[in-house]
Amino acid sequence: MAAKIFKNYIGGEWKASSSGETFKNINPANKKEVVGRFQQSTARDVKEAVAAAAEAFPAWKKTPAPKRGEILFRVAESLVKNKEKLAQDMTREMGKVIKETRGDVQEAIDMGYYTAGEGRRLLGETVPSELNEKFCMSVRMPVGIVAAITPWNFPLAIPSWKLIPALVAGNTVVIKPASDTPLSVHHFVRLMEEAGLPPGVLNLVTGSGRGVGTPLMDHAKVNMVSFTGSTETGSLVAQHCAKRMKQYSLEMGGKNAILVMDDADLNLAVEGVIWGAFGTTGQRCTACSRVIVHKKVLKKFTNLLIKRTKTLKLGNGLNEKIDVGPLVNEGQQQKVHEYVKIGKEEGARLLTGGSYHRSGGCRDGFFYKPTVFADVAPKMRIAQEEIFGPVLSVIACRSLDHGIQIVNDSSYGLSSAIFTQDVNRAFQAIEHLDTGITYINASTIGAEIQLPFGGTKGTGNGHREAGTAALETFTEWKSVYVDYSGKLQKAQIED
Ligand code: UN1
Repeated sequence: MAAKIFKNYIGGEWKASSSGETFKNINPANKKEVVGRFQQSTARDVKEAVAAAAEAFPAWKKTPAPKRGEILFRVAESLVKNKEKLAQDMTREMGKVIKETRGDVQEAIDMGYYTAGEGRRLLGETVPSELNEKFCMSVRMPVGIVAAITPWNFPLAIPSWKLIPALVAGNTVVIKPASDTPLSVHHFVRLMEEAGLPPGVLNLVTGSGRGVGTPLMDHAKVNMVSFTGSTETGSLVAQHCAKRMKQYSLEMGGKNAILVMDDADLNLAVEGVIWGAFGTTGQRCTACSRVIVHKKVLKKFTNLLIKRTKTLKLGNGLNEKIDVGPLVNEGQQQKVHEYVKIGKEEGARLLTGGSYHRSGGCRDGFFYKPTVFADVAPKMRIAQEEIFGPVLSVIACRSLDHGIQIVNDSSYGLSSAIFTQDVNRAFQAIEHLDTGITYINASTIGAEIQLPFGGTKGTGNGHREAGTAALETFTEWKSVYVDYSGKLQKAQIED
């Protein structure tokens, strides 16, 4: 059966790209299965989409925010209704296991319910004036036309972090989803259309970074770029936006660590580390790729960890019994294997994994065995660079301070965690770990949408997503002074 062809969505119409070409979206658990064909779009399509977003902007901005919120609330409702189908399609295009793709859809639902309510808040401030009969307040205005460039590891959740707050705040949007996972965004956009989003308010253009991403962020009418992806690409986004004085928010890599103290519940810590390191096959920017263990419990912890790692079942994520799905594509599989070679060359000790997994029906997928290295030194490349796969480094530490120093010795600062029973140690860790997110007695993954999401150092550029923080990204402040004295009053000037 020929694969279904999916179209772009521009100005309220589903249409083919001007290139007349499409690209394949394949199932990483079985590369012979084509999930669909998507438009290989061009700068011309981008131009059309931005023009549609520009045309729709004045009316959308004028639509009362509570009304905008109502549409997004209906989107959340239809995500609930379609959750299972969305999750199954997501597993087919991205590979992560069905429990996790349900979670991904759930995160978008949470975002919808939470952020639709912003339509009735969009809180500003009122403050006293230094003059009599004068009123001071700040209100939020949309930024304008937003370009959303989204990754493949959270095919629906991350687009929801961008689209829902951007739209409720009155912006119009052009989204370019990752080429590995355009189907989930296609579904999302369709649900937006069905919920009554007016034509042009949200536009979808699929294609490559060069063919779509670059012309989109360079377009003169795009006011803001919201990007999640690699640090390498993020830095390019920053350069392009800086040249044109655009706003941009970047959400990039991580090299997240879990500290395991000598007083920790070791079984709990092992579960946390397994979930953080091998959940989503290690393909989260919050994934735990370093576990820093107090030397007093190092041996015991490592033994428990290896035993547990070996119980993980690999396979097609649509099977409920599978723990670990494939990597998203062949390039990622090769990259992970390259890092395993680097780890060995650097002198780390491979305890388990370290090879492709092809047995048990996995021959045609991009599977890689959950891998653990011991004797890792903090400066080794496997302990410094983001691998984005199921590779965990075990590092020894002498004390809490030493452990914190190792965690912070990273160019990234997204998520961190500590397992300890000692409240003093927990609070010291909260104070000194230089990351945007810190967990106590939990893994590095699983952030909830009502708090800000993002990180320090090379992880981002100071922005946060989700929570009320999202509004900072997608709105401009306007300060308003209303003088009702009937005379010209002058602030700061003494008469
Ligand atoms: C990501 O890895 O890019 O906190 C996002 C988490 C998820 C989101 C991860 N809620 O792990």
